Amino acid sequence: MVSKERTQEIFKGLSQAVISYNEETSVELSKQALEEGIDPYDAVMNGLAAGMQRVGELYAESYYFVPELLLCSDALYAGLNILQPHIKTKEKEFSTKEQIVIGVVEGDIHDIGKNLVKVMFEAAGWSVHDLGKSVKLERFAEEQLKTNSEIVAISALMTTSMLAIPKVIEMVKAQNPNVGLLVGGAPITRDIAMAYGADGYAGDASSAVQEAYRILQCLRNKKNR
Ligand code: B12
Repeated sequence: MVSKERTQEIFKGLSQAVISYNEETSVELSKQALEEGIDPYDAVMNGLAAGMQRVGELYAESYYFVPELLLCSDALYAGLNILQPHIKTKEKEFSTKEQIVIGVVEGDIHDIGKNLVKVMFEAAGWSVHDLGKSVKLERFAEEQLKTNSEIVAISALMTTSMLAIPKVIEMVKAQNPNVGLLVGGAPITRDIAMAYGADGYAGDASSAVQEAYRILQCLRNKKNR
C-alpha cells in the first residue's frame, strides 16, 4: 500500500507540473500514480485540478497571462489522458444507463471544468453526450431530444457567458418539462442557478453526480404525484 506521504508527494508534484506547465512531468507522475496504486480520480482532483485552481489565482494576480494558461491546460490534459481511462466505472445495477447532455455555452471556450464533470459522470456509469465548448444554445435542446437524456448540464465560466444559461434552460424546458437542468461553473452560485430556473447546481465535479441523482429523484417523485 502506498503511504500517505507518497500520495501527497505525487499530488503536489502533479499540481506543480500543471502550475509550471510541464507536460512531461505531468505524464510521468500520472504514470507513477497508476503504478503505485494511487486512486486515479484522486490524482486528477487533488493533483491536476488543484494545480489549475492555483493557476487561476496566478492569473488573477496578473502573474500569468493567457499564453501561460494555455500551457498549463496542456499540462493538465497530458496527465488527464493517462489517468482518465483508469478511473473506475461503477457497475450499474440495471441495464439502463442514465444519460446526460453536457456542454459549455456559446462564446465560452473554458472546458476544463466541464471535462472534469464529464469524467465523473462516466465514472458513475452514465452515458455522456458531450457537445463540447462554445456550443450554440439550441444544440442543448436538440441533443436532449435526440438522446432522450434525463439531465442537461450547462457550464459557463464567465460573467458574460453565464447569461446564456437561462435561455438554454427555457429552450429545454419548453421542449420537455421533465428534463432536469444542472448548472455549474466558477461564477455561478446555487442562488443564481435557482434564479435561472435550474433544477440543481454543483460547485465542483465531485458533487455534480450526487446532485444529478437528487434531481432525478425529485423529478420521479413529481411524476408519481
Ligand atoms: C484556464 C483559463 C483559461 C484558458 C481555458 C482553457 C480551457 N481549455 O478551458 C484560456 C487561456 C483559453 C482562457 C481564455 C480566456 N479567459 Co480564461 N480563465 C482560465 C482560468 C485561469 C481557469 C479556469 C479553469 O480551468 N479552472 C479549473 C477548473 C477545474 O475549474 P472550473 O472551470 O471552475 O470548474 C469546476 C467548477 O466550476 C465546476 N463546474 C464547471 N462547469 C460545470 C458544469 C456543471 C454542469 C457543473 C455541475 C459543475 C461545473 O466543476 C469543475 C470541476 O470541479 C479562469 C480563472 C478561474 N479562477 O476560474 C480564467 C477566467 C475564467 N478567464 C477569464 C477570461 C477573461 C478569459 C479571456 C476573455 C481572456 C482573453 N483576454 O482572451 C479568454 C476567454 C475566451 C472565451 N471566449 O471563452 C476570466 C473571466 C472573467 C469573467 N468575465 O467572468 C477568468 C475568471 C479569469 C479572471 N479572473 O479574470 N482562460
